[in-house]
Amino acid sequence: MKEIIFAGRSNVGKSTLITALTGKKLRIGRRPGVTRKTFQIPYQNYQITDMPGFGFINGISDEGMEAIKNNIVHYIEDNARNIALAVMVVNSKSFAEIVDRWAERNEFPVEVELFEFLHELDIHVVVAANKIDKVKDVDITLDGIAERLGMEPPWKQWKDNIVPVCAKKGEVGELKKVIQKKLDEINRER
Ligand SMILES: Nc1nc2c(ncn2[C@@H]2O[C@H](COP(=O)(O)OP(=O)(O)OP(=O)(O)O)[C@@H](O)[C@H]2O)c(=O)[nH]1
Ligand SMILES: [Mg+2]
Repeated sequence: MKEIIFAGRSNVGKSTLITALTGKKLRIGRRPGVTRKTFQIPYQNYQITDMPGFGFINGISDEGMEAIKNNIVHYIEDNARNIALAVMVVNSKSFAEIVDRWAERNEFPVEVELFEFLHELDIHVVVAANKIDKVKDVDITLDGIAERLGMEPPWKQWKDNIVPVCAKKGEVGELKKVIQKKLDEINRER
């Protein structure tokens, strides 16, 4: 069965989003580092894979966090041919700030790295801009996210690549449509 992976930083709401899309209850938590192993959930003719989050996790050493990241990279590499689609989940409220902080230190932001890595492997990516309820100006925020991922603003040009969601309130209808459209396109390509 082909899979759809949900990947992203810890605590951005990957598991909450999968629950909103599938109705299947998953472990969700207020602190980063809740999902520790890949977990598979059936979705239509696909398998959704809930990935552990990368980045800061309280109580885990730097080596431990690096190991989690490496596991994620290896999982994606090893399964690339079976992955139909990747949903990269970001926290709308903090994404730009975190990316800019890394860039200021002349480091390559991990989320941008993941986005490019998926493209290098020819995996289609949809960015789910979650926790949109925490954002004051949705358009400015989404423009900022698009720009940092190399998509020229306005974000509305990229409606098939970046979709605002509020997983917590179950506001995921548009993402469902975009996922369906992508899967249909991918099936036609084959
Ligand atoms: N305000 C708000 N909070 C949300 C939203 N979606 C998820 N959350 C909250 O974010 C926290 C983390 O959610 P999870 O689904 O566990 O996040 P995750 O990305 O799976 O985290 P890891 O498994 O640790 O990588 C929880 O407290 C959720 O209730 C949202 O749309 N808005
Ligand atoms: Mg999780």
